[in-house]
Amino acid sequence: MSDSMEYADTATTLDPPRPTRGARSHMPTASPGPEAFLHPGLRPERLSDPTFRDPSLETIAKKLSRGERLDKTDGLAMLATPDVNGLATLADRRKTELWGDQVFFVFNRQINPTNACVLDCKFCDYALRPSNPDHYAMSIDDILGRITPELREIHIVSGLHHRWKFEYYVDIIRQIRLAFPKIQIKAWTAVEIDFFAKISKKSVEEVFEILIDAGLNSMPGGGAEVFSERVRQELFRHKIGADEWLNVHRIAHQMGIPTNSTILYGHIETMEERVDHMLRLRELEDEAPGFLAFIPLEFQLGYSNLRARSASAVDGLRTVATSRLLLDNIPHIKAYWVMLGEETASIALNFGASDMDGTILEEKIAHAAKAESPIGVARDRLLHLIREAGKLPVERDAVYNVVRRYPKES
Ligand code: V47
Repeated sequence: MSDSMEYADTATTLDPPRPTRGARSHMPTASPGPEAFLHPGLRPERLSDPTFRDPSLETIAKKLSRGERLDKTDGLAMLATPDVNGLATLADRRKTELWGDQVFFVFNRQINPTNACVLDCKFCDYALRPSNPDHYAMSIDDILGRITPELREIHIVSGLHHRWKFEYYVDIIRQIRLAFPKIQIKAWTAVEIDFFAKISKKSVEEVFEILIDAGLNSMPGGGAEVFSERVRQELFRHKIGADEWLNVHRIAHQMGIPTNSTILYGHIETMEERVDHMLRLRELEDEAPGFLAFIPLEFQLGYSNLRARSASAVDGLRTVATSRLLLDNIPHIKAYWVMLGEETASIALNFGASDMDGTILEEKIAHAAKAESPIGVARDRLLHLIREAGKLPVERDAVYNVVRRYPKES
């Protein structure tokens, strides 16, 4: 009997219940029963491990238990699997091997010194052209006024201002360091570092030396978008491409600066491009280790008209889990609550994520693109989201030194 005939013959067992006299159970009883309605991609009867319903996940589980590296085919299978629970189990297993039930967060604040930008990326609603009179540019006092001494990390990312000199960007770091010597500064993406090298006519190494001397501790992972030349041509053709982005991070790692990495997903990229992106990051980490975390950034639709709908929560969860399993050499995967939404981010803690970023306090990039999450959250809210997921909250600093372990219950 073909699959379609099985469905046709048994469809009546799932008709909505009609009123009957007296008590009646609505549990499915008629033959052939619910096993006739399994997803066609799932064949649990052919699998030896009842954890999985998708044969490709069982193959992946076997590879992992033999210590084998996953490849592109595995990545594509994970991003497409209908067995979302099986994938979560694998990713959570790997995360638990590394970190137990700990989930990390930092008491931090984002600062975006200017939204004026000489680039014109089609996905970005935050940046404004320099000719747009609505752009803003913060003074050093504006920036210092946003910082309080209890913060552990300042995360700075900016537009590429048409008039600011490299010295101003350096001064931002230096003045924060002088005023708040204990706060760690995670600043400037590879896109900005490349821009500084160009406007100052210095090498990337010289730029880093000057920034380290001013007080830089680490680098965020933004600006990577998707390492696909096709997507770059479509969406951000004036921005640096994969080779340049990876090279800035390579140099940072070689100079001892820890960095993060990101992917912007859920716009025009293909699943293959997502997997290729992750594999290029893994390759760089093998060659020049230094990544602390990978952050899947869910594209916020904003005013861009690139897509009718955002990526689904399940797509986001599969992307988190896939990155945990493919990026076997990057210690942390972040569930970035700003873009996933707080609830999905909390669920992602059972899909391989080991970090929730932090309090953030003032997020502008996703919110310029109509993100529905709050613009910042209190420490207590993060504790709640982590505990709700059955995990143990650990407050960290910018480079993952433990600040405080919190009890399971408040
Ligand atoms: O590079 C721009 C992205 C990034 C949109 O390293 C958008 O710890 C979604 O990189 N929808 C900046 N994303 C943010 C970033 C980041 C965030 C949190 C933690 C870390 C870290 C880094 O935001 C940009 C770009 O890829 N972006 N527009 C948008 N509409």
